[in-house]
Amino acid sequence: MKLLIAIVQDEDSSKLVSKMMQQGFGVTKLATTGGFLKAGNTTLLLGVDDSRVEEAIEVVESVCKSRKQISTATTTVGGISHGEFPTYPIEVTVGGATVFVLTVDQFLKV
Ligand code: 2BA
Repeated sequence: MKLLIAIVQDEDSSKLVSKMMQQGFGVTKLATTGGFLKAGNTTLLLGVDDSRVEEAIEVVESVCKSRKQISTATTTVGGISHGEFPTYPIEVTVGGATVFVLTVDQFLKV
């Protein structure tokens, strides 16, 4: 068994959870926050049989679309950001999804 950790955009999360459930995958949804944008995103935990890992990733790919988003960055001096320095807008591409695939040693329901 593998544990898939999929970080997706909030906009895609409901549709993705529904589709995963329809296809017989177990899903746990967590409300999370990205470190860079400091904005909400959604992390899904999926315990998946080895034989279905590719299928699960294909479902994620089919639902999660990448989007451009305007964020702000703070100017830095020597790599250190200072609150008194101005911020400036930057365009970042977010999504489709960031997926980690971990090997599960044991899967227990006790
Ligand atoms: P955030 O950290 O809020 O990052 C959102 C998006 O901002 C990233 O999309 C990327 O396009 C951009 N970005 C991140 N760091 C940047 C930087 N230093 N300079 C310029 N642009 C930057 P994704 O790469 O698709 O990541 C989406 C979310 O997935 C991330 O939200 C974070 O919550 C998670 N994530 C991505 N890589 C991760 C990792 N290696 N470990 C843990 N979580 C990760």
